[in-house]
Amino acid sequence: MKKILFIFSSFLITHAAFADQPKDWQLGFQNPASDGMRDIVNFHNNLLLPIIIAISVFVLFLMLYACVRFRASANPNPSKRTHNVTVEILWTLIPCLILIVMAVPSFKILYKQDTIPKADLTIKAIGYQWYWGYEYPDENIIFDSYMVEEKDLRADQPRLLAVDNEVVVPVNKVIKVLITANDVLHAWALPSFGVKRDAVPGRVNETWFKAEKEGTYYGQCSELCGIKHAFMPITVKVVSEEDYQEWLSEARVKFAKEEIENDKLKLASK
Ligand SMILES: [Cu+2]
Repeated sequence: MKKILFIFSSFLITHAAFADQPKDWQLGFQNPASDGMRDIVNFHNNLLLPIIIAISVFVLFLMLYACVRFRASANPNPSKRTHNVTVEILWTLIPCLILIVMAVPSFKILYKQDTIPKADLTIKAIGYQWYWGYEYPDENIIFDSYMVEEKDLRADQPRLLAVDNEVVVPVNKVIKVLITANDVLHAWALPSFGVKRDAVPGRVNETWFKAEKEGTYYGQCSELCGIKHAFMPITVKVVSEEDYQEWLSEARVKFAKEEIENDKLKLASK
């Protein structure tokens, strides 16, 4: 009975997670699943969008007004004026003020993203042409993550987004992600967590997220990196602490980077 309940609940969870991937004809952002993404969505919806709409409506009104009021038949002798100091000061100052109003919360969000809290778990994402490789440096785990081909998709897997080996992380924990690449530029991006960082060969970038909801989250490489750029998706599975520990004990064996034998590290044949 417990097992049936578990299967049923995991079925529900997988389906709830469907909200966290791109949908057909979607407008706007994916649902935020971290504090950082919530900040970004609020900033966009509550500040940027009203400003953008107000400016567009104002400019549209000015254009229509000028078209009607100064049309040739109503205004046969056009003004020859070339300067107006008051108007020039206003149309310089007002946009400056608007930019400052936008910049202050924007910098706040940027700094918050840039300050990594004490990490509970560190993972390393390495971009390859054309798949992602992952390491859990503290757990001796390493694996590659390839896109699932369309013919091999399970019913619950979205096309072009599902991978064979997902990144698994515990819910409500600070996850630090080290990002690099092995060949060309890639970018590790996960919209629901508000995370996007370039993967640069020879350099390690870092970012972090704290997922607030269990589920499966999808992202894609976001730097044009070659012919199969569109086919190197990112899948992160957020699970409970117990499920994570369970995955960890399996992964330590399945994806062991180095074999531990007689207390000595030995390179495992992969
Ligand atoms: Cu790429």
